[in-house]
Amino acid sequence: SVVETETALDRISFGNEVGELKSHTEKERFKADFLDRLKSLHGKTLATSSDWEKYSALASVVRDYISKDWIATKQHYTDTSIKQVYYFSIEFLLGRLLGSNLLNLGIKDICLQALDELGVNLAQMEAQEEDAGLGNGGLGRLAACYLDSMASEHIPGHGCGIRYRYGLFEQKIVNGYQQEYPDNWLKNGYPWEYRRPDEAVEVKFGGNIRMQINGKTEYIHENYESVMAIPYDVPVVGYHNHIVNTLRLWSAEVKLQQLVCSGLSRGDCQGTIEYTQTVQNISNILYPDDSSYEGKVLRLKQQYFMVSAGVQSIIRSYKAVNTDIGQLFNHIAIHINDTHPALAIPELMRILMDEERLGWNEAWDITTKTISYTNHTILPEAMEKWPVEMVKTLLPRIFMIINEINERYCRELWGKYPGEWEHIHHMAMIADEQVHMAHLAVVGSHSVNGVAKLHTQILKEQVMADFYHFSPAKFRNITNGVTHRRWFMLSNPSLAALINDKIGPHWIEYPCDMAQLMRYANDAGFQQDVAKIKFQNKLKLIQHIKEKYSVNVDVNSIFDVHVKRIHAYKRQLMNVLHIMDLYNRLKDSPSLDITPRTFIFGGKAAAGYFEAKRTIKLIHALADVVNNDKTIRDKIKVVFMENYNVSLAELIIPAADVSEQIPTASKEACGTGNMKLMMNGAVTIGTLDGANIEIRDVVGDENIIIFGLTAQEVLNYYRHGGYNSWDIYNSDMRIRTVTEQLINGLFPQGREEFKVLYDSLLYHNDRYFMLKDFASYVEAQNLIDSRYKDHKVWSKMCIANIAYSGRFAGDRVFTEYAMDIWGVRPDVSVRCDCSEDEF
Ligand code: B1H
Repeated sequence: SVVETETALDRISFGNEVGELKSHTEKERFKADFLDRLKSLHGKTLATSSDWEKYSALASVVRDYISKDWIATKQHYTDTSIKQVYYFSIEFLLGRLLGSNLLNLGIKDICLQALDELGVNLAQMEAQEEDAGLGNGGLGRLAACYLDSMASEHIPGHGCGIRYRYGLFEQKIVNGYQQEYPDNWLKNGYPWEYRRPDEAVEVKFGGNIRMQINGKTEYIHENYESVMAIPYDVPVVGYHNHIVNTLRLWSAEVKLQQLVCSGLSRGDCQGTIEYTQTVQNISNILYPDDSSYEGKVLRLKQQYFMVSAGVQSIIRSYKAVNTDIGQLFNHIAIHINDTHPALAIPELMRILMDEERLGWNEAWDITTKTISYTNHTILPEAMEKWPVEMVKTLLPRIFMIINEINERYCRELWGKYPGEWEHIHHMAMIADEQVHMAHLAVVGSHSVNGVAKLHTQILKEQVMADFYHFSPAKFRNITNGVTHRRWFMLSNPSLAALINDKIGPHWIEYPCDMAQLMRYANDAGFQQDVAKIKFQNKLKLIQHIKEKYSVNVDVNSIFDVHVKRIHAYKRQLMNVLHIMDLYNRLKDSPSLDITPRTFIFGGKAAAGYFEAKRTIKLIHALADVVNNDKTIRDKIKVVFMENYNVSLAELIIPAADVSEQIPTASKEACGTGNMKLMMNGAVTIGTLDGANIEIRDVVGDENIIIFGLTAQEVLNYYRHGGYNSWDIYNSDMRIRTVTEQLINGLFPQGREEFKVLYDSLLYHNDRYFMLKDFASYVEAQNLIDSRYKDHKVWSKMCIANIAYSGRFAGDRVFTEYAMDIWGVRPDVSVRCDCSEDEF
């Protein structure tokens, strides 16, 4: 079992006599607490309660244990007036919390035993919890991992986001097609949140600004629409350290006053309901687009709603204990997760100037010293640009401030680049009737970071080169990380226990210590132990697949996993083309000597993204053909896992042998699934993109399979042309066959069904170079097959991936953010000493 230290339960139930307690007493106490809660919360006994009632009672008990540490942590922060960090993100993809809270509190084993003795299955209880799916993919999950890491690293870091009434849509597959259903995650209530109406703040939209001059110019906001932002706080538990930080999620509600003023309350019931609905709409749904942006006014409303509420509440709590607003940046850091919260910059300016009565220069100095920004993408379609008219109408005062920031900045640029109109236009925040959010974010922050070395390099040298040359010191790289507590200890407990047996528990706090496992990489016994655990994890997944999809999967087949959002640049289609080619080869020579392979896909497509949705249908069509063709004798299987989300990822990832990380080089800023899969011993087949490059650097060429164009080659093609996908079609018979099969009747759906994919490859010149990379991808896949055949070789690769994954544990990342950007020193010394030089 994982490390035993003093647990929250010890202290909570028994005051200070921690050390002398026997776990027997703790367990008995836990049982009693649980049964009491079942009675008081639901009026039920163990025998009469449903699984959900048991889960909710259990969560409620755990919540109590947490709350004591939460209160103490807040008091500690106030007493020491240590600098607080606020991580602003439009998405927090939390998944389930019961398991991770138990783990972090250090009471998982006690709970497990206590429930066991009561005949209650903990895993079954955990499955009762709805995933909090308040995010699309990597960016939102990263925010959730970072909350866990900050609390575990003793960093006073809190989250600020939106409490969406509906999370990311639920994906149902009907006849191979994706259908979207509302994710009603709050339907039974959410046990981890605390509604705090007393701390509500008002957010103002629309109206006009009246200038009033009496000595100093005042800007009076009139005729606005008022919305109440109600905070719901979710405690964020650190690992075995008594730290509990806060994730504050805002919900939009009608302000009573507004109802009265609008005249709606005078009997217009219908009108009142409709008005209430429009206000609540602000926090109703999460926009389901990952890596692309839509200029919808409701989205802009969401963004301002969140940052205004967040910044106002920060300032209010700051002023409760500090008198000098000029010192704000010494006590508060605000970090913006991509540009979605970039309006925090003009909002903080507004508060400092209009409410705190500071002058422009001082307000600007404080703002830029307070705010820092992470860029997550260079995809042009994801760059947020809002129409000037929209911003002006919805946020008149904010627009004035952005305008002023822009004018002052352009003047500064003029000083440095006199006469270079084109250059300055290129860098302006407002140009061509649009507000360019990335420019606002760069200019209004003291730090800009990319999320992987290559990504940062592309930012500095290309996408943001002008800004980099103007202020080089602002830019830095901080490669993403994921929490090894959720993605390893929680989802793969047997492997975590095995590592404890082998190298002791030090790695839990210092994940880079996992590298010590390399001492056993050639040890046959250890190899077998690791393989046995993988086998068990595969059995678990097989059972799920059998129950849900009635597909029989061979546990000895290679589990080849491609799970992430469905997007052309992530090239699920290229994976499919390879499977089609393999299928053709098997048809041609049924005795072909390949290791059986199970291709596992999972992921959601944005509802309006036609090509991505057709790719999902194609995977299903292929599965129908392949899985039912007796002649290939079960050598390959294709499975699409419906409704991929955090908890499904926790089931799939520990069972993976192969990790598909195959985006067009330069397109995937970092990737984080690559890290989670590596940590669980899957071998990456990947392009030299994002963090794949850094994974290769730590595991070495022999423990990863790399193929395809480099980012530089891709960027050169984009810039200078020279690629024609028809040339490849004409010169490679395999490619001609598989592309033609998309439309020639291999799939019974007919010629039209996958025409859009065929056209993208040929008539639109294969924007993502799938045909160009095809040959080297097939070669790489063949290499996987031959490596897997030699169990010793494969085991060693698997162990190397686990051993070196510590480099990608989020905790390392946070000491970098804390020290380099926020100027916060973690309460304890830096955890991770796997500096880059070691590799
Ligand atoms: C990432 C997004 C994103 N980058 C727009 N950008 C969105 C953009 O709702 N929107 O409008 C939502 C999300 N997401 C991802 O961030 C990158 O593609 C990954 O490579 C990276 O690992 C992840 C975390 O940094």
